[in-house]
Amino acid sequence: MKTTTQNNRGEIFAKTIHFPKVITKQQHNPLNYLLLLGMIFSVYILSMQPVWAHGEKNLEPYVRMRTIQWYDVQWSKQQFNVNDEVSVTGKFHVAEDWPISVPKPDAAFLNISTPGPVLIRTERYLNGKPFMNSVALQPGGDYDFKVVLKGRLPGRYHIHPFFNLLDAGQVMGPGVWLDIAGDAANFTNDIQTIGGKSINMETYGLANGIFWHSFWAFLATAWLLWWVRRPLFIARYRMLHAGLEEELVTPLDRNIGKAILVGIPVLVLVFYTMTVNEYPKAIPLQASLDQILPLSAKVNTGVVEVDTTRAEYRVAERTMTMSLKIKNGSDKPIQIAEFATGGVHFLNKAAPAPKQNDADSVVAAEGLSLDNATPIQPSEQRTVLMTAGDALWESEKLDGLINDPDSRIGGLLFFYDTEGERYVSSVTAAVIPKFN
Ligand SMILES: [Cu+2]
Repeated sequence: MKTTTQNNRGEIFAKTIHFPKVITKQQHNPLNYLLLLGMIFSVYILSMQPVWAHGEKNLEPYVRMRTIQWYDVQWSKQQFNVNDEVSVTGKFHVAEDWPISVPKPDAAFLNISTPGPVLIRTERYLNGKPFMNSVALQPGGDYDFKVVLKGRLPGRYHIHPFFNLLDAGQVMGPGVWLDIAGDAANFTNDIQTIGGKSINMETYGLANGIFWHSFWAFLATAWLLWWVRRPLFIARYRMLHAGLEEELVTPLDRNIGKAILVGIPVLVLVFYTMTVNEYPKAIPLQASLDQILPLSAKVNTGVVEVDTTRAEYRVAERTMTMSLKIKNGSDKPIQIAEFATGGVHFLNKAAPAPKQNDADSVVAAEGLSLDNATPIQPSEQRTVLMTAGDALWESEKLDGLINDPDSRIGGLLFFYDTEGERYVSSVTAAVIPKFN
């Protein structure tokens, strides 16, 4: 096309503009693509094997040890049917020594990790209060949680409670295997709306949702295609460079643009009015931050004061040795029964806990030993050398701590007195690795 035109600087141009029919010439052999596809597919088939873990050990040890410290996690049952309710309860301590590189837990969401929608969550509580949104957690605080779930798809699944921390990612709690029996077709999820109508949540609003998504997707695609069908970047860039930007947009383009500018807001207003008329009583999706304070001292944290003066990890022996200055602030003799860190529980065989705390947890049954096994008397202050040793340091990938730029350990110490009362203390220290 030969045109004479004036650019925006007032210069007269005579220019041949090429709108090439075919912008890129097909020079590739389709066989190459087939070969590549075949290769990708074979690698995929060869690498397919049953997956038994899902990355819970991949998180840096300092994140697993020093952010959310889970304990007492229990499931009401691990074998149940579709439609049966199951609840998971437990506690967690938010570490005082929160890692500097992990954003503070100002918005945290308690969730359940599942392979797809195999369960539905029906209720959730933090410190006995129902909560729907994210919550701000206070470092140093202890919290008590309960989540009620309902079986949806039959199968055998590894399920964890976990926290989604804003800007930090996920911190997994202990996982268990759940066996859901029955028939997926029998699953029901009926609820009553605030208007008293009973609806099936599995199908409610599905057609409406599909319609609206398709409607806007159609409009957006049509508008995109309207522009994409013309020569794109290079040809337009050259026209722009030649000062022909006026010719890039036709009067029809402008008219359609005007129609969209007026039409879409009017459409939205009309549809909005229709919706409000059909559902006059509706509450918006809640997006606030729930404020729930930590449990008070009644969970017996802080009664026993523990100060870690030194921590050493012996790589060859896979043992962590910690020098603990313990002050018994309770009125009965106490003993250390357990040290828990990053989901691993080291138990003191000489002073067993009255009951097993966590369901299906990762346990080193004889992993904990002390240099002085006699109970610590009320108001006594003693320095104890505690050794937590087991191959679990390696198999749970907690020994990666010594390669981290943040080689600090954190964990929970569980003490029991002569009456079976439990005291929990959070300990933390910089770790010195010993390679021989
Ligand atoms: Cu798992």
